[in-house]
Amino acid sequence: ENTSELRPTHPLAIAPVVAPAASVDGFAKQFLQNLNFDQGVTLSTSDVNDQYLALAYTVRDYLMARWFDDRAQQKAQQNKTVCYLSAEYLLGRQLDNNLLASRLTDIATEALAQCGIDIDDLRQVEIEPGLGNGGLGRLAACFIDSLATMSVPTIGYGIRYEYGIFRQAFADGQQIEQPDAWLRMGSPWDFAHPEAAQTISFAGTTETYDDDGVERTRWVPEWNVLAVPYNMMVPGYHNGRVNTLRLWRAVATNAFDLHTFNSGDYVESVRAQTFAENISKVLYPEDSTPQGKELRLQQQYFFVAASIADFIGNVLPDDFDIEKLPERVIFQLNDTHPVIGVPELMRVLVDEKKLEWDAAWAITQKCFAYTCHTLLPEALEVWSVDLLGRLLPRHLEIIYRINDEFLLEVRERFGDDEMLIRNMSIIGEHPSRSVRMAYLATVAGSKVNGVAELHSQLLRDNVLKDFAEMWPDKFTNVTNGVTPRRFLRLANPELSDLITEALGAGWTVDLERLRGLEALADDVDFRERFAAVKASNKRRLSRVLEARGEAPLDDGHMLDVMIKRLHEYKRQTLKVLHIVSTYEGIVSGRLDVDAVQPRTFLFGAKAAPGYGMAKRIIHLINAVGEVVSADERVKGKLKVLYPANYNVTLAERIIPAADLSEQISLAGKEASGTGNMKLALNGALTIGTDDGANVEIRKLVGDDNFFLFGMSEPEVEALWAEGYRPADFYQDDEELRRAIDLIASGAFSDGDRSVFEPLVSNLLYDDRFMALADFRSYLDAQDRVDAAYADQDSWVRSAILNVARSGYFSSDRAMRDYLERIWHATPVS
Ligand code: CJB
Repeated sequence: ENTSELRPTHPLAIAPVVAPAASVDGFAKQFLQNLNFDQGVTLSTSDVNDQYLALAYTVRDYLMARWFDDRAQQKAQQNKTVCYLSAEYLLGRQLDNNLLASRLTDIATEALAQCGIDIDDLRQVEIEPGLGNGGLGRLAACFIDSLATMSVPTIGYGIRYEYGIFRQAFADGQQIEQPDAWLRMGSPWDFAHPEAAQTISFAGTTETYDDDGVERTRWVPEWNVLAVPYNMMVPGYHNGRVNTLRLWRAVATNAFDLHTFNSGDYVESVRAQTFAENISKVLYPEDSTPQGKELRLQQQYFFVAASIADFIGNVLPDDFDIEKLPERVIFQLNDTHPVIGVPELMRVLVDEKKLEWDAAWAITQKCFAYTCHTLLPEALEVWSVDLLGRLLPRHLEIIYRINDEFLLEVRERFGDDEMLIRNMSIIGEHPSRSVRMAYLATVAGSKVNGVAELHSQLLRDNVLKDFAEMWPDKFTNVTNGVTPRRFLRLANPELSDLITEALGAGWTVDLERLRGLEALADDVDFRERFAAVKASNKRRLSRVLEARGEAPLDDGHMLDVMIKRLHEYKRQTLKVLHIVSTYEGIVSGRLDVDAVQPRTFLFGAKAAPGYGMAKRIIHLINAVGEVVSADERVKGKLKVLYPANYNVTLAERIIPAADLSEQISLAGKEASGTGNMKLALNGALTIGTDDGANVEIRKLVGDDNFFLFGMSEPEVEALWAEGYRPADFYQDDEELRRAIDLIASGAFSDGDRSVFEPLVSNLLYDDRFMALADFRSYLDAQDRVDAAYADQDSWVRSAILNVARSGYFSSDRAMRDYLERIWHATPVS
């Protein structure tokens, strides 16, 4: 209501806020009003961006009353709030999602049509907020969608980067990065609240002081920035709930020095502003490799400190008893990026709230839980003690004390095993002193989880073994999930309609109901309709590609997709070796052309700008693609497409069209994967290793509907132990040799052998991710794929079974697991 603190006399101000009428007329009226009064244009003078913004405002207007309710309830209620702390949210476009959630899609379409506007034209205008790199950021977006849909009070906290993940372009087949100015045309989905800004401090010193006879420590910082919150609505699907995503923007406390400006030094006069605003300027484009940059640590502390202060100071009631904090909040740490929140909460409790250390530690341990998303040792974040101590001196002291007490506990448990102490210490000594953030999170968290069964097992057995021995109950698994609203209902409307016709509408919030499709896999008529949907989705994708200036898809081709970040462990190179080998086989006459199914290989991938080898692989894919797609001898048989700037919006078009899903990481390297789930859910069959969530997908869809290949994780370990020599595999396999030789010969680089030489030698003499060792098994599996695709009836049957058996991979299920195993929170009625 409008009345909360003011004492208005106007009757309208006392009435509760209500949504506009949920009718075509009501919508049209609101839309036109917003066009006039918010955009300052008439319908006839408006352009498509005005119309898009007015449409977004209109959708917001419908959600507003519920949002007010839910925020009031959050303050008043006694339920636990899930505070999801994540440096990344890869949201994708908002318009369709919010229309769908609020049941307004048809009304809006009709209302706009009456205004002479095709809503599709407005959809195209939206720039997706790319505030994340890949799987980890997209997972956070799926989770907040599910939590809203399940009526769990949640605040997602993160950073409002001014520039999201870079826009990728190709020049001569090589990646070029361009800034992602996503805010350029306005940002209708968020609400700035400068009045709720938090002051965030950095650097300086610490000192002790006498506080009425008690010696205490305080931090005397050197500089501050303001953290200004921007709130976004997170509507639940058809349940009237609206949660909040609160993203922080950095603003200078004292932006502008008028004195300096007047003296003529314009650059210096805004130096403070530039410096402060750099903190939320740009998303770090690394994925699975932390960049030890000071600015990144500033970003991490900035958003976590603001979030903790916001929750305690603004969300909780004023008279809240801080000792009860664990009853009211769980801070979920999305990987190590927000782990600096642990010493921050300790600082707040001990220095500001003046709690005893032990009491504060007991609270802190209950308030945090940690999700690990990786197995790559090089991806485990560490901060040098020097840097951390300089930027956050009080936090370093607190970390030291946490570590001292933790190591005492280790000694009590395991005796004075100095090797063990060194291994488990939160402070690493080599090559230089550093804080191991994953260890800090493990020590502090009430729970530690991996993101797929195999991953959680490997965390317990390898990466965090000593900790798992010390606290077996702390470790758990929650297999990742994806939201069926965005990745089935919205992305694949035709399949959704077919499913709804067969099973009724409830599957969107109860994905296990897809099981009901199993029986239909044997129904000829249903199979035909399913196949027709796939064909239609391919035509739609083809139009999207053409509109981007890419080649279209050929009718009748199997669409074989590999869409994910470009990383050596994911092994795009192995995919390229398969393509080159097939190409060479056809051209040389070695292969029986009729046994090779016509295929289009489609890649989507960005490489971290500083990751040289990944960029070379991009160059190779494009180079191979150009030669293969242009070669008359394989025309109609093989085609390679690599549309630039793969993002959520493009994923939503590719996934429903895919026949084959490439999930070919070296076993033991991909923590989970979530693209694998989206593709299976949309009826693509997986060719994959026993890695990450592939293991669970295969178990569920069945071996007959999955193409397994490659070494298992224990086999990988055994081969390392025995000594891996990739060149031996090259020597022993003629097809492999021919493929590599063709690349090395310059066939894809205008005869210039030097272009891909580093890549080829890396494969032959290093091959950290054992592409050569898995090559033969991969090719054999691809032969099975070809044979299976030749029998369309049975392929479609398998595709239907993939859909029917993927219900487990809903992020709703993942959220139920988190609620039960980690958060001990419940939905509100
Ligand atoms: N992941 O996207 C990232 N970035 C990282 O820095 C570390 C891991 C990915 O997280 C996904 C969500 O849990 C996983 O599915 C994926 O395997 C992992 O690489």
